[in-house]
Amino acid sequence: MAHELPPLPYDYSALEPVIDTQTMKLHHDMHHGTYVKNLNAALEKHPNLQSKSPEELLRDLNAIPEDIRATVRNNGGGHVNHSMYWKIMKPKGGGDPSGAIAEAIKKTFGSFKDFQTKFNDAGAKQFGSGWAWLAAKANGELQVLSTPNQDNPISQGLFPIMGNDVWEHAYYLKYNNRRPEYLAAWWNVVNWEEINKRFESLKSGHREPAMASR
Ligand code: MN3
Repeated sequence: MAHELPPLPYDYSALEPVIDTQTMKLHHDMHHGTYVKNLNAALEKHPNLQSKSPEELLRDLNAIPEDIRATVRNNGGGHVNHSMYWKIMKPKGGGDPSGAIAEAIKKTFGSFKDFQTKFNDAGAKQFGSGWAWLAAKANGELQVLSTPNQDNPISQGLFPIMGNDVWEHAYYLKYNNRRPEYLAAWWNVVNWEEINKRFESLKSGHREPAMASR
């Protein structure tokens, strides 16, 4: 069974003006679409891995045969990361976080504002392409980190709660080289309900968030 590009949960134009329509089209159809295509092509060489979820593949990259390891890391990562990214955004999102994640953020970082500063900073300082993350350690402790390329915190034994894409393809058409502006505006489309769902899934003992669409 091949991995599939999940449909966007809203229109290409739904996140305007924070994320422009053309960026959404290219980002979802072309970039994410290509990650899925490349992942499937790699797994054809090792059909025994085709039944694994993309998260399972990333959890132990050393277990992936060497001839496809880098491809799985980059394209499996791209698939998992973007499947999350579309879902943790929504039109008319943003505002202060609610529910359990709001409490956890306050407890760990002092305030939502301090957390935002830390998260934006991680995204702004990631050299080249990558992601900014809020992730949890196995003991439940939260941390902000960034990863290069399409690396997902799952490969470091962490549980990714939320992440923002800081590849230029995510923002360049509208924000040009002004990555911090994109990072700041992004909070206006954040979907806290979905992020709380992911956080609940962690608290109920899952080692990974709900599976990416197949
Ligand atoms: Mn991207």
